[in-house]
Amino acid sequence: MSQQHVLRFPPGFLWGTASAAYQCEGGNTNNQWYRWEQEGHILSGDTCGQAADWWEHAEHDFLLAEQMENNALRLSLEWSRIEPVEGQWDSTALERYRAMLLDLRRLHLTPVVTLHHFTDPLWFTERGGFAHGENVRFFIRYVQHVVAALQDVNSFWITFNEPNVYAFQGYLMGVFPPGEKDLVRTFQVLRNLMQAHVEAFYAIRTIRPQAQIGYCLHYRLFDPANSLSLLDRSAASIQENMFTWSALQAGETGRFTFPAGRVLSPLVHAAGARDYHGVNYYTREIVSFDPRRPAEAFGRRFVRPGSVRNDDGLSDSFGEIYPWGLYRILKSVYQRTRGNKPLYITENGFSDRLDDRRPAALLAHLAVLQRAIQDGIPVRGYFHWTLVDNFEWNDGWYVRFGLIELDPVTQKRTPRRSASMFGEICQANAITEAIVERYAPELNNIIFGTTDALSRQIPV
Ligand code: IFM
Repeated sequence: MSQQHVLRFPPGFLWGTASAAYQCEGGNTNNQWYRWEQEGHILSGDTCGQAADWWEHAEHDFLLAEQMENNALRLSLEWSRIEPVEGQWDSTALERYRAMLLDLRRLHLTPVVTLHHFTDPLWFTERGGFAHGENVRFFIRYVQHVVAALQDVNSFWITFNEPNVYAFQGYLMGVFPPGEKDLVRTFQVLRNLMQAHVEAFYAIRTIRPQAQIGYCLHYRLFDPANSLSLLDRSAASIQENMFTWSALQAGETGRFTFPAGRVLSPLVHAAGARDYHGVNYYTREIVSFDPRRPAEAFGRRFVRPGSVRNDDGLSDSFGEIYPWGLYRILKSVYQRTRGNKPLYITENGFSDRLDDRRPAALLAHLAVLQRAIQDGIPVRGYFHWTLVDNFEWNDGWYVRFGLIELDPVTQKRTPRRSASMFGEICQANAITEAIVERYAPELNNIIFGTTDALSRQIPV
């Protein structure tokens, strides 16, 4: 095989999968998502139940990750287990997490721990959650407690997963708890989450100066349906700014982009409060001007006709599979932050129950990622969403993101083809021609071609 037919990743690159406590552990009945479920909001009618049984047996799946040649694994801690009642700590919950983290280390999987991934303890919800700025102190107290207890077994922390999704889905779209539809409140919540990140950053820094601390945003592109139309362009750009860029800008400068920046007070001490940028990337939206939608900046969103798509959810579409979008996002994050910190892909994945698009989609995204690294964007790791199928929030078990198929009733695991492909890439720390030939030969010319085929539409 000739040398140019290998796309190499940098030495020490982190390869892993990402997951979240509520989606995997099972038996979490003390947070607002459980209540949301009980109220009948899960569109599939499913319950999370035992989930992927991680509270009892996460170690079985950690072993599968190790066998998949991963060298890292991202999971989250469930605040409502650790502090089930305001101010009361459950040391057995922390011991269970310690055992999980020790097991990961034993398997040479670097743990990456998210402190908040969408769920809040019920007592915190009763107090109004993150809609009230004064409640941030409760989150900081939890962070201090956890980090003090686990700092010897973990040093890579993600304070918040996708604060923009938490705020927009819960307070504007009304599809996550608490089911509100209020633009002003959405931005107040987002502001409070970003402020909570800043304060958590300094709290962790004080306890463990050498820790890696950051947050991850859900980065989504909004492209105009007609790039020659000023109306389409402005609707798309306002939506992209609101959802994707305003939180990043606030994290960098303390100030939200216009129009939110006009009404929200700036964050305090934001500048410099992260060691890396966590990038979750899934898809893009196409936007056309629609005068009937003032609440959505006069933009109607849809999936690009004719595109290769993820399996749709019940509430929403998971959208187009658009590999080049990852490059565009990475470049934009890098430029907007003036290349001040390394980046990690903290999530990227596909809802594809039959696994008939995932192998090519994953290969194409990783080839694009390698191109970004070649072009000087310092990406240090990739975490695929997700290891085993898990409970997909308001879509329940209806959509499947796992490299490994899970039957939630029997708990039987069946690795998908993508799992073995991902394992081969992790082991090689490269995309080789043999891998492409084995899993998606139709991409060979695009991935290894001399033309700029990657940036065009990849027919995954
Ligand atoms: O399952 C979610 C995850 O919890 C957050 N990011 C997107 C994933 C897929 O929708």
